[in-house]
Amino acid sequence: MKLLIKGGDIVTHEKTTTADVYCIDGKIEAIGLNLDVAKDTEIVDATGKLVMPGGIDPHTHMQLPFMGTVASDDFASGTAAALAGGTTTIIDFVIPSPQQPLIEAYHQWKDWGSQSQCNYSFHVAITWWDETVHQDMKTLVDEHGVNSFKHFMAYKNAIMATDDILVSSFSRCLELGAVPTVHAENGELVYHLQQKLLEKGITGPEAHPLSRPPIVEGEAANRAINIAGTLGAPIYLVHVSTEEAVDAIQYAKQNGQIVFGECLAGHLVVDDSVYQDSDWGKAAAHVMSPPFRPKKHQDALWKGLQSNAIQTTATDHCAFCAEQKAMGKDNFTMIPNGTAGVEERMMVLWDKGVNQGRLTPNEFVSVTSTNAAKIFNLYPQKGAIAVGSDADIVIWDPKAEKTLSVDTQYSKIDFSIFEGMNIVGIPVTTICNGKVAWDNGEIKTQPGDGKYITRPLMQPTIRAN
Ligand code: DUC
Ligand code: ZN
Ligand code: ZN
Repeated sequence: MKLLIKGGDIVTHEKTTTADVYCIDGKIEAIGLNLDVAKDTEIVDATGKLVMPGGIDPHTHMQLPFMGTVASDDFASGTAAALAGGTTTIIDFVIPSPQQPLIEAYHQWKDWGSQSQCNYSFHVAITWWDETVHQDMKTLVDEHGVNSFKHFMAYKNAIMATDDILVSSFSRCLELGAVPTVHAENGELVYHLQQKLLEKGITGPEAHPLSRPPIVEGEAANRAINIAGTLGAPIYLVHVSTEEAVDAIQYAKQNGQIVFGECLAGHLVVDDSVYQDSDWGKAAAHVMSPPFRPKKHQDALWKGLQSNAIQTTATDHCAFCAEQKAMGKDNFTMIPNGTAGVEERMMVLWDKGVNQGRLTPNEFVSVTSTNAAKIFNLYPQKGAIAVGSDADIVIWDPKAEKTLSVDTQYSKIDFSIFEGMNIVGIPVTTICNGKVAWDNGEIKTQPGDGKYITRPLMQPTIRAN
């Protein structure tokens, strides 16, 4: 399996150079000009294009059983969508039901993940606690290449991790050398506000953001950071969506704490006016948690990315179609939470980040792949264009245009939160494990072609920069 990417400009998180990239059997074998290559090498012409590490989306939920239904993109369709958007690796979540053994849940997800068309890996959620959970975390680390554990501070009476669980689990992560991650929203406050809104007869999607105001996230972000700080553990905040949470991260970093932040492509560009749509279906299609926010929070997220308070971009890809959203027709708390974005993330980041002068192309690479690879200990296997790295590569045409639309997406969902957005700068070819996986609108892979990626434990002092 030999492939030569010829004539492009290589953009990494550090530098931009003009060179060809020679890949053999899924790895980058050589980088340079006038390389000696075997006669049977497939040539991919990248003249006038950029050659960048394939995207890593560190936060997706394919076929997640959630709120009485199952997310509509399964691992086969969701990862095809990822490839169509230049993403070659997803990190999804094993979410055990309370009392379900972690290892059992892990095997269930691993089985589902085996249909992936791009590479996939798993965080595992800690949704309950006892001695077996403590033990199973070590088994997951030692035998299954899991180096990060997720904690939902919201979703009371379902998967919420209370403070006692956070303390036990963060301590265990520290002991093992794994990274604890949190969905930071105060679940007690969300629950309380939801009941109050329903009592007042406010039952539509417009109530969703009212039940989860920014301070609910700010409080939980500060609490998680302070618990981790007290224990001396690192902490990674998923889908940071508010100025309050960015400030909390910034403050902790200034005080020497190891804190990582992730933001979503959707939160960077969509605001909370979507919940006022007079069309119930459209408003409900935007119900996700944390919700979309007033514009000033988007500005804070962009500044967070620019100042390295936030290091990664993700999507929380969790697709639900109109008939699933309709489960909450009379009660907004029953609308399945989730939106899609794995296909659009890199294009949105390029157009609204690089084209708008907010990010350099090298910073774009940092926030779409390299930083996630570093934080979750995949670097330089992934997130790099370097000899010996995996040949997970996206070829990007900075001049080509595309209008994002539900009509042209791979994702199995009947709505796009990015509908009608015109993008300049799009992926034209995605190479995954040294093979052309998507090219000019065509998927070349099959379900099962993606590889399961194990992630070794961290060095205790690892930092993304
Ligand atoms: N938020 C969502 O919107 N969907 C899945 C899980 C989550 O935390
Ligand atoms: Zn979440
Ligand atoms: Zn999520």
